[in-house]
Amino acid sequence: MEKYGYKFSFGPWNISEGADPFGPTVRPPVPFEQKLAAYQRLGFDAVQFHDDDAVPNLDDKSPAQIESEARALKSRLDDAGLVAEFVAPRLWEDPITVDGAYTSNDPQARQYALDRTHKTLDIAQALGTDLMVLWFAREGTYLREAKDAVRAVDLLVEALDDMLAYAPGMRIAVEPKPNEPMDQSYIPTIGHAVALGLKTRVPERMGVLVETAHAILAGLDPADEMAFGLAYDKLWSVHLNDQNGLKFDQDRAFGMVNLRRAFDQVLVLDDYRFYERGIVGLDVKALRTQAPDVAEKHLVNSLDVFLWLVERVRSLDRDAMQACIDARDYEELDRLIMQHLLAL
Ligand code: 3MF
Ligand code: MG
Repeated sequence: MEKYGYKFSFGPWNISEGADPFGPTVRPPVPFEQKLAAYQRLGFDAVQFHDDDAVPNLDDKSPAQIESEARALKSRLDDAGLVAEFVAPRLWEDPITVDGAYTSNDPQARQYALDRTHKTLDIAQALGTDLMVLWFAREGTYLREAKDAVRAVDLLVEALDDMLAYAPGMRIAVEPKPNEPMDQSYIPTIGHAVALGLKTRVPERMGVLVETAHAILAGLDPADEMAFGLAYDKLWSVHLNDQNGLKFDQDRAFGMVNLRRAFDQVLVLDDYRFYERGIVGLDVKALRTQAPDVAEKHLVNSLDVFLWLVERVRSLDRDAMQACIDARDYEELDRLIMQHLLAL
C-alpha cells in the first residue's frame, strides 16, 4: 500500500478489553507479544508506550532492573522492525496521585511524580526515542476552589525544568485535554501547551501533541489546533481519532464521525509536510460491542482513511480552489470540496 512517506503508530492500549466506567471488560486481554506482532501485520511502523507498558510494575523495580528490561524490549522492537515513537508516564492510576501529580497539593505526590517521570525518561532513552509525551490527566480540579490555578502553572514549569535538566537529550510534547477525568484540566488547549513550553528554561525542547478528540472536547477545530502547533514548529506528534460531539472521550476511528473534519486535518498535515516532522499516531478504541476477532479493525480503518484522504488532498484542484478564494465565492468552494471528497 502507498504510504506517501508517512509512518504510523498506536499504543498497546488501543487494543483493549473494552472496560468503561459502567461495566467490566468484555474481551480477553491480548498479551503484549501478540499486540507487538499485530503492528506490522496491520501496516504500522512505531509503538507508543506508557512507561509501564514498556516495564510493567516499574514502581517496584530498581533503576538497573528498569534499564535492563527496557533494553530487552528495545531488541524485541528491533527484531519486529519497529521503533518506539514516545514514552509517557502513567501518573493517573496510583493512589498517591489521586489529586494530581505535578500540581498536587501534597508535596509527597509531587515528588513521586518527578521520580516516576525520571524513570520514564530513562525508559525512553533505553528504547531509543528522544520523545516523552505528557498527558496531564489529573492536573486540574474537580472543585475549582481546591487548588491555586496560578501556582499550578508554576508547579508545571518547575516540573518541566526538572525533567529537561534530568535528560538533556530528550524532547517533551504536551498532549492537552480540557476535561475527563478532571472537571477542569490545567493546560486545556494547544495554545496553553505552547505557552507552557515557552515558560521553561529550554523552550526548544518543548513541543505539543494534538489529539483530535481532545480538541473537539475543547470546542475547537482539530485542524486549527494542528495549524497553531505547526506555526510554532511545535507539532511533534498527533493522536488522530474522532469524536461525536461534546461527551465522554470516545476515541472513535479516524474520520468515521466527520469526514470533512478529518479531511481538514490531513490537509494541514500534508500541506505542511508532517511526514518529514513526525509519526502519525492514532489513539483509537474499538467499540465496546465488538468481538475480539474484529477488535483490531478500527486501527486499519483509521490508517486507511488517513491514506485515502492524503490521496484526496493531493488530487485537489488547487487552481480551482484559489479561484474560489480570490472571488470570495465560498459557496462554490464548499461545493468543490464536497464534490472532491465524494469523488463526483
Ligand atoms: C487520554 C489519552 C491518553 C494519552 C496517553 C499518551 C490514555 O485521553 O489520550 O491515553 O494519549 O496517555 O499520552
Ligand atoms: Mg491520546
